Amino acid sequence: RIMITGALGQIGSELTTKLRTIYGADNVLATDIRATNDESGPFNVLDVTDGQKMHDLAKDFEADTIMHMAALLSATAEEKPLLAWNLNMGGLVNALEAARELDMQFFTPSSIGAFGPSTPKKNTPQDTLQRPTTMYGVNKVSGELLCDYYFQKFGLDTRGVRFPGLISYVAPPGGGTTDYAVDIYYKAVEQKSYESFIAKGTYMDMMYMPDALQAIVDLMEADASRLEHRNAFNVTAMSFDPEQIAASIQKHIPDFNMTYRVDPVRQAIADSWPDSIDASVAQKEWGFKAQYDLDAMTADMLEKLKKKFMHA
Ligand code: VAH
Repeated sequence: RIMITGALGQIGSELTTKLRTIYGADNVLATDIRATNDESGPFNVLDVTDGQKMHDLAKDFEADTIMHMAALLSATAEEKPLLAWNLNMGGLVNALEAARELDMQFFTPSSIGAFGPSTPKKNTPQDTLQRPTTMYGVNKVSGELLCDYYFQKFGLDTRGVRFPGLISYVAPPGGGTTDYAVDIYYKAVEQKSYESFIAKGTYMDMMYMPDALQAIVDLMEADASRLEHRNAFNVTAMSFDPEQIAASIQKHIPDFNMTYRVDPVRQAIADSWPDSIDASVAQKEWGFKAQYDLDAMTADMLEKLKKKFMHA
């Protein structure tokens, strides 16, 4: 039985649906700081900075797994660094403590944001220098180390991946740097044009949400004896810059027009991250494999968003 925090977020909303499909709706307790009228399974309001309530909800639900997805993303964290530290790290410690006290398997995502300007930018290795210059990156590196500590010190079965930018059409992301690659599809369908806040030539790793969700399930179900790493597996499907995703869209919408108005805050964050990371360790230790490349993702995103706008 699984408890999810941040279940109304960009990943959490689709992870809840996928886990309910695989393990049965009644076996997945969704929680989020916001309320919802969604009736697809058990739900509770939970502020992850309330450790006692998190513990009690997991205990009452008899959860044996917790997937901690609640966090502030990179751009928001840069605007409100202290709030980000308190929420991202306070929530994580509470989730790890609940998992330790209730002996639950544990998942939380790290990010390519855990790397910094002094990290090798191309084919970034699994084990390398991590001196991030953003609060989000500091949170992610700290989180990786804390999850490793709970595994080594308490034997907690903690697992996690470093996600690239994730692209999806169900719940819009909020406050991320890679969100331009989500916004562009919405604007392409709505108005056949997009003004990018990330500059031409800025390469970042990306992945389509279905591949991200499958990676979580595959890692959590992997044979623990195969895992030499634990909480920070590099995973990625592609690396592109704004010009390349625009070109991919233009194959479907020939008159799609791309312009630029760079946001210096999010551009500085993007510039501090790798251009492309190496996911070979995840492939080796638990068979990670992404199905969608840029053109396959574009075709599916545009088709799904056109349907979404038609029914709006
Ligand atoms: C962000 N989407 O932009 C998140 C993610 C790698 C990017 O961590 O902050």
